[in-house]
Amino acid sequence: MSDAARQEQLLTQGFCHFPKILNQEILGELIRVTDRLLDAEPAEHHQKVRYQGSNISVAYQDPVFARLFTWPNTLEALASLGYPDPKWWSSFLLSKPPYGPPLYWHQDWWAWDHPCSADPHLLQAFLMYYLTDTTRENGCLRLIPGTHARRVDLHEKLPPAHSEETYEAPLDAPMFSLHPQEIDVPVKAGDLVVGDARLLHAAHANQTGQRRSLLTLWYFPAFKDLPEPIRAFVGRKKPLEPPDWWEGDAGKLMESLVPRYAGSAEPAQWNRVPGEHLKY
Ligand SMILES: O=C(O)CCC(=O)C(=O)O
Repeated sequence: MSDAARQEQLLTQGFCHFPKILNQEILGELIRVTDRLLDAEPAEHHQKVRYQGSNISVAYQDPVFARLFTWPNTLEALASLGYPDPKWWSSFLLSKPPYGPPLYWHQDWWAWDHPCSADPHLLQAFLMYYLTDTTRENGCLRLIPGTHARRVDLHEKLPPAHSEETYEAPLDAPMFSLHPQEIDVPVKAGDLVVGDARLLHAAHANQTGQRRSLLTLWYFPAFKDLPEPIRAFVGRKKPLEPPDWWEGDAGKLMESLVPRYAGSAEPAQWNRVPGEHLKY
C-alpha cells in the first residue's frame, strides 16, 4: 500500500496497518519480558480487568521498552504518514489468557468537551503490536471503520471506556454486541496497527489454549499542533525520568519523544464520553 493510500485510510477509516515492523530479535525479547510481567501480576488484577485480560502500564520495567518506543521502523512509519515529530505518552500490556473473554467496544479519546475533538486530523494515536499472529479464534482486533469521526447507534449504549461499569458488565451488555459495520483486523506478530484514539474498537474472545499479548503504545503524532489546553493536560504529567539503564541510543532518543508544555493555559477537562463534537 502506498503512503498516500495509508494516509487516506487513516483519515477516513481511522486506522491503517504496516506489516513486519518488528524483527524476530526484539519480538522474542518482548515476549520474554511481557510473559514475566504477566506471570508476576496478582490474580485479582487479571480478574478485575478480565475483558482486557491485563492492563499493565509499561515503561521502565526493562530497557527493551525504550527500544520499542523509539523503534526506527516505527518512527519511519509515522513519518510516512506525515508525522515526523511524534511524542510518546504511555504504553500498556494487554494480554488475553487462554480462553479469555472478548473485549468490549470502546474508544479512548479523553477530551471530548474540547472542540478539537471534531478535527478530522489525528490527535492521538494507538500503536498496537500483537506479539502473536492474531485470528478471530485467538481474539484479534475488531473495529468499526469511520467511527473516529462519525457517531453510530452503538455510541449511545457505551459507558466510559475502562470504567468500573465496563469491568462489571455482563457479556450480554450492548458493549459486547456484534455490529453490522464491524470488521476484523487479524495481523502477524510484529506488524503495526496505527489507529485514531476516537475509533470504536474491541477484540474477539480467545478461544485457544495460548496467551494472546498486545502492547499498545500511545503517541501524539503532531503534538506541537495540538491546542494548548490539550498540551497543557498532557504536559502536566510528571516528565519521564529515565533510570540509569536507559542510557544509550534508545534512552537519548526517548528524551526527544517526551511531550513537554511550558505555557500557562488551563488544561482541558477529562471526559471520555463523546458529546456534541461527534455527529451522525
Ligand atoms: O486486546 C485488544 O486487542 C485491544 C485492546 C484495547 O483496545 C484496550 O484494552 O483498550
